[in-house]
Amino acid sequence: MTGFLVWFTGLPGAGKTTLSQLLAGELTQQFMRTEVLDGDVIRDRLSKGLGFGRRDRDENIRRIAFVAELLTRHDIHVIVAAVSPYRAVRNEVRSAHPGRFIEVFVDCPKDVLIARDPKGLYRKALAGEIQQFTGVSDPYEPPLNPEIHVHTDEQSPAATVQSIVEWLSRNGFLNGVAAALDGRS
Ligand code: ADX
Repeated sequence: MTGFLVWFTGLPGAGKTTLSQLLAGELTQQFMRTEVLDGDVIRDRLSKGLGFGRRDRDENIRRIAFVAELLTRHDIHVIVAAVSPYRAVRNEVRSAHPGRFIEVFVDCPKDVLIARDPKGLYRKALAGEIQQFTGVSDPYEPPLNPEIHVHTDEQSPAATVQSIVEWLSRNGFLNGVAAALDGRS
């Protein structure tokens, strides 16, 4: 049996961390072994010293994907929360987890993010105090065909996670076996 990989991608502050924690709580309640790999935490440990240029961001994503691979191999379901702004490397991860990669686009309009800005990073980025800030001075390539697309400005975190749990259930991921998107099990 192999775990699945729920991959939250989206702009900083869109709600990836909040959703990943709530989803992990839901899955754990259903007796599913779950681990969260959060970009902020990973950058403090496994990816310490990496920057925010494309090369380093891609390296960060490949490290996260490597750990995810090790965990899913042991039937642990992995939830990733990372900006992961580049489509190509996200698709690379998708290819490595055929039928088990669930891309969740955490979408929120930029003006809402700038208004919320709990860490004050948008303010700093807009003032030019942070370089290469995703969505301000660095690109974000939205998924073209994500499994799930959520709008965090329109729905509460609890309601959003509920819709994700329903998607997982509808697609056979919550039956103890990670039934594959491509029909394999
Ligand atoms: S990723 O691009 O490599 O996937 P990751 O999710 O690990 O990014 O880290 C993003 C976090 O780093 C943000 O939540 C934010 O707190 C912080 N950060 C600091 N500088 C930047 C920047 N230039 N661009 C984006 N995030 C930044």
